[in-house]
Amino acid sequence: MKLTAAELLQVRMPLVAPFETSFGVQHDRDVLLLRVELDGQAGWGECVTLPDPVYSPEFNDAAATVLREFLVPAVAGAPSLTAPRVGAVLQRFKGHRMAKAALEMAVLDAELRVAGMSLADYLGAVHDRVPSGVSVGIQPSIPALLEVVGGYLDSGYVRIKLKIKPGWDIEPVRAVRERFGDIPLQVDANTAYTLADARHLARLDEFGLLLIEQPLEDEDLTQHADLARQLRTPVCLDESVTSPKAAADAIRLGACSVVNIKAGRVGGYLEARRVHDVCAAAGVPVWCGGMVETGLGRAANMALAALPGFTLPGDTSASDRFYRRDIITEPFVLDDGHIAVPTGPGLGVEVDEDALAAVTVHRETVPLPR
Ligand code: SMG
Ligand code: MG
Repeated sequence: MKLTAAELLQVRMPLVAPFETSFGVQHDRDVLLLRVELDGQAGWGECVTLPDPVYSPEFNDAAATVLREFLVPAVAGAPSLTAPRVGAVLQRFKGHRMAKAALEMAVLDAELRVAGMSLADYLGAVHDRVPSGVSVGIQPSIPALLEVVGGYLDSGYVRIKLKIKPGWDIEPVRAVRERFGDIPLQVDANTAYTLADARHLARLDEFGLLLIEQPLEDEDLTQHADLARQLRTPVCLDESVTSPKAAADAIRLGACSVVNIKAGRVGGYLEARRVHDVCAAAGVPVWCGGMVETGLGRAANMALAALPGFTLPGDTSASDRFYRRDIITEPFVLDDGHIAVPTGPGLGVEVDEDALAAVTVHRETVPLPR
């Protein structure tokens, strides 16, 4: 097959409520989408970059530029294109994993639609539904937090993750434990601490958390290993794990005993599966992270989360966790704490063109080399 067309779309999706993490507050999700055609068959990719380089070095405008100028033209030049070839063709370009992942996702979608195979089957999924956790942003007060967490538990979410930062850590966790008892609970710091905070973070040990996610800077693998030795709470890495090799290194060093897998962060769903394989071989449990995706990225995440090594609930919440109106025709819904893995060809979801048009702020055709 050959890549015969490509479009970049910038959409702005209003969030049902502001989402605050240690690095900032989001009121809307500005998403970069990519639509390609392989011999006329459409496929959709979602780029998980944010507007600013605050979660990772990538950001939306940089991703759009590198896709337009380098990645899409390189892939368009490939004669017999398949999804596994995308990574090989793009290997000479350094970094920009989220942008590469978006392009690979779009090619996967188109290719699998032609083949009549679901992404879940292609990746090797073994479950038809996945347990759903929810990520709870930093709240203005403890009563507000308890109300929000109570609402998610009432909806059926099977695991709660609290975003933490210095000044919003021990007390919120204590309050949630006191109010809701022994629920599956974990925290995510998004790199907000340093090793000097080890004694402070050890105060979380008494709460029996499933894990603490990415307490220290992305590149601090040895420091995470030092920290892990001082905590009873298992350390999980997110931002630090940018490849299968990074996962292997982190595990070997003792920097983590759990891994959050996000396809965008590691350069695509195929690379994400390799991270899963590395972790499975080492006996390290993994779970599927989220980047506040639209229904498109969410669909692909459900397929990934259905692989056998994903033994912990992921940030795989329903569409209405973030969006009043998703851009797919059948939004993801929570059923008994689980989300159904799409079974149709490709991503297994269809774009709601009206909903998409309503949130699209820019749409451009990417010129292809002749
Ligand atoms: O999609 O449910 C979701 C969000 C999950 O907390 C979440 N993601 O570091 O794990 C993480 C954060 C990064 C998201 S910032 C947009
Ligand atoms: Mg995280």
